[in-house]
Amino acid sequence: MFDLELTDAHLATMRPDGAGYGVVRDGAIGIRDGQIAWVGPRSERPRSAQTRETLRCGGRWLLPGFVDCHTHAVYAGNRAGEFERRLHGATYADIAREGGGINATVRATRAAGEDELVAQSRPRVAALLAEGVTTLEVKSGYGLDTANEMKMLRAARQLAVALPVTVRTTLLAAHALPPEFAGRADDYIDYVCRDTIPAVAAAGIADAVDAFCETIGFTPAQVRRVFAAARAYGLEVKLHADQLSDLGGAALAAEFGALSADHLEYTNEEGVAAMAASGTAAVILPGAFYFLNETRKPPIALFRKYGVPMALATDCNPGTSPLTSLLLTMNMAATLFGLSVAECLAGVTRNAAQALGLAGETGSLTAGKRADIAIWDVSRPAELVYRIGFNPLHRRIFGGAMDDARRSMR
Ligand code: DI6
Ligand code: FE
Repeated sequence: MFDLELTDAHLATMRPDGAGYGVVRDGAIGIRDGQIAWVGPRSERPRSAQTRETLRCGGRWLLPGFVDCHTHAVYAGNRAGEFERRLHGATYADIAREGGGINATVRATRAAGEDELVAQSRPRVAALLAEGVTTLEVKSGYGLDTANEMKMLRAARQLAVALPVTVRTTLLAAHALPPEFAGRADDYIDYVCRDTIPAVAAAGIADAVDAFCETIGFTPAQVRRVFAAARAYGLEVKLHADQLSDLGGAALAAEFGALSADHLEYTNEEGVAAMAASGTAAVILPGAFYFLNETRKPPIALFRKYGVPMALATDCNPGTSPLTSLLLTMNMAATLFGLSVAECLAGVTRNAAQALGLAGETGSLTAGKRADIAIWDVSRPAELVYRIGFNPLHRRIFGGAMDDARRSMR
């Protein structure tokens, strides 16, 4: 018995064992108890199966619900004023010297109460859902003290109560040096390891720990200490690695068995090989590359050569990627980095699920996984990558429940 059956549809299952998109023409999906109970060609549908409700999809395409596996979508305020000033010649450094940049967002985020933070972040999450997202990762990193980092993580989890989406939370206390610790980065890392990580772990409000390993962030030695503490508390790790320079971040992430290393513009072959050996996914973030007008591209050919799974994400944040569209992210990955359509679609489905440690639960149309499905009004999957600024989502199904994410969630 199915609770809901989707029929008269083509499927891009994105199953790891399928070739390319794992296409099933004239397919059907049976859903029971929020999970995919059966999926396949309609001609092979079990004859004995009964169904409570049938949705005829009018020949539309069904894909797994999208997974945005790297966002900083929870924050207060925005930095449109800084963007405007930069267009008139101010540099990022000028703005930082005057207390702007990340610090401006830290001040606004510290000043906002938890409910206010949820209210300000909700439209960004709703925009992602309106393009078929059913799972989302959210990082902290604008609180930069234990209480405010915890407030951000709780706000992120509240969004999953308010909206039909799965949220995974990541502690990014090692994002920037808070003003109270100016000139004392090692003392701040001590504080993160001894105070923030234990408190967050005890509260059970983070799934993973991330750090910004960069000349303008934290050193590999400091990241190592953060990762060791995270591991001691049983938390997964991920890393902002090699975005602006090659500090060996990819290899460092791999050494700790990270779920993912993210950005990776400057990653060398040794780093890619280490990621392949440790099963660490590569998260490609074309939005930040575009918004910062960068020129150094991530080593896509090496990820292919070593079989490192590539995920794509928005990096939604107020400073370097004010982006809330995975459709546009896919177009950027294709046009800027040369990813194929199949790579783009895998990047926002099964590989993104892997980057969050959720490969067993979502990210492909497979029996036994959660019924997270997006129904698209397109004539072929490539249309989702090809168009710019057009949203053909018809409906979204989250955990077996159908909604119209395009109208109802702001
Ligand atoms: N890398 C970045 O580029 C952003 N964070 C990070 O780890 C910057 C975030 C911001 O400017 O607010
Ligand atoms: Fe980021």
